[in-house]
Amino acid sequence: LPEPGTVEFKDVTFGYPGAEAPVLSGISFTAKPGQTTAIIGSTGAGKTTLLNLIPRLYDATEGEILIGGVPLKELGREAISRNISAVPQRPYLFSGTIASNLRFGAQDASDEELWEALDIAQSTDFVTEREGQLESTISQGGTNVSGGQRQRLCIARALAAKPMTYLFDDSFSALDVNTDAKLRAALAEPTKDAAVIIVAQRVSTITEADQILVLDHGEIVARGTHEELLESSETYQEIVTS
Ligand code: M5T
Ligand code: MG
Repeated sequence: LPEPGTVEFKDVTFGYPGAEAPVLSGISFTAKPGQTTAIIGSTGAGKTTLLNLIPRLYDATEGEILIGGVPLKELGREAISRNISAVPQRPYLFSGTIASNLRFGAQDASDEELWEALDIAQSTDFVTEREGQLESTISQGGTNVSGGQRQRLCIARALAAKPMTYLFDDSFSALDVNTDAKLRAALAEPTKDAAVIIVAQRVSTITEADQILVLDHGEIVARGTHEELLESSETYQEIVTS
């Protein structure tokens, strides 16, 4: 069997219920533990749809997705949520404290572990400055924190769960380039044994990725490292220069 946390797509096709044309066609790749797999492509290419298939928000229409060699359908909801942390493109905070938001998916995490997760997510300063700190109140939808803070709290939430697979959907876009770089450097150690899949808008976020998949109209049109794609893929070159 492949290592735990490995994500495999085998010739996956997906169409939204009721839609005529598939949004994803013939998607095959393997995201290995200890590696970062990046997905890049223009808006509407199907990046979010692809990520959402992994925690089974939808099921593939054709083909198969496996985690650690086990088909998703055999894995069960509980194992999926225990092993996979997803930071969605529109990260969501619910009404409650910062601590309760961070413990969603990590009920047993100690305060110390929450502070560690916040530190990695470059959030120590703004949480420390809030009255009540971990116990400070978040309003429904997280409207009393900024978009970038909300994004970082959702990254801290993902880290607190200590999963084997991380899914980041455009999770660094609300951060300035500097914070983006610091956060990703800090992520290296806690995610070093996990399979990390990152959807990115900025090429600078993914130049170090072990594998980059270029998605265009629901198909992988090129794959490789940043250097390889600069040589081989016109679509990638266009993304880099756009
Ligand atoms: C891919 C359609 C969407 C687009 C295509 C989420 C969602 C998407 N779509 C639906 O019909 N129903 C849905 O619930 O699927 O969309 P995506 O996967 O959201 O694309 P993306 O993540 O690459 O785009 P972006 O803008 O986040 O970079 O035709 O209409
Ligand atoms: Mg998206």
